[in-house]
Amino acid sequence: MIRGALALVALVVAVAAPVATGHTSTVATDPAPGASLPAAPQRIVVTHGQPVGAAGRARVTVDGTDVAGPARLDPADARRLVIPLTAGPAGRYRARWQVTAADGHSLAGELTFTVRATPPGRVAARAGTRITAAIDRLLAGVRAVAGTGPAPS
Ligand SMILES: [Cu+2]
Repeated sequence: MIRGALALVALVVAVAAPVATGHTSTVATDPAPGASLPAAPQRIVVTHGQPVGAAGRARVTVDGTDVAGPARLDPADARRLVIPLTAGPAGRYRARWQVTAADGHSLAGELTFTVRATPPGRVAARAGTRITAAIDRLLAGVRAVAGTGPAPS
């Protein structure tokens, strides 16, 4: 009797296994869970073990403000769900999404990570570097027009 039951279980597993093809799970996220980043990413990428059938709803909040653009599947790799971010403030990011796997099953996921606030002094230093570079380019352009220097690169 037990042997018969085991044989039945083995048969059910053997029959059920091919049906599981297309079922998927999340294998990686970018950023990684719990990451602490110096700047906000432009997008969140969720990679699944199998190609996904359809992108569902996605929500990304930073201190209650939603910063998610419309989620879509990567046209080059249907395992990848791409959630663009419409803003990149410092703070704690919480992403939630839902996809429909190729077998029709719904799969939901969640991710949190942090974008650190940049110290004010560093922002000013970076802005100063950009302004200096812009002035250098401008001066190079003026010299090139005047024929007194090399053309700007
Ligand atoms: Cu499934």
